[in-house]
Amino acid sequence: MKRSIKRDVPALTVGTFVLLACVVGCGGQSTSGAATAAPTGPSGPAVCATFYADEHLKGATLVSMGPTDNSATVPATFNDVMSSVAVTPGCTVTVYADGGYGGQEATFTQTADSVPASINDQMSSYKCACGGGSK
Ligand SMILES: [Ca+2]
Repeated sequence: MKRSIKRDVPALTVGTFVLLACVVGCGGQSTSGAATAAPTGPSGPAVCATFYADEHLKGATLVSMGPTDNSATVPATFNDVMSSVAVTPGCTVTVYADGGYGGQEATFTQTADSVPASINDQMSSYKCACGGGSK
């Protein structure tokens, strides 16, 4: 009738403690885990768009830093060479054939492996904005 309680089970004790700690700690985090998946903060992404000298996102690059970046002229080394552009999701980039936002223009809201012939190897200025606040 006399019961003996086994106390020589330290592994189980430690395991139970870890499990409880995880239930409290991990449980609290998992409930809000989905809300923290957004990669960008209120200030927007650092990169608005990346221009490439060649098609298919190859060749020399020119990076437009966001969330808003207007450039009335591009570096001489990148003038009239742009042939594709990688646009950060949520950003909009408009490119112009002439400096000062003139001439033929094209607007991109997503990555383009190639650009219209009217703007290919023509870009001399651009405007880029992210987060829907483009003006
Ligand atoms: Ca040009």
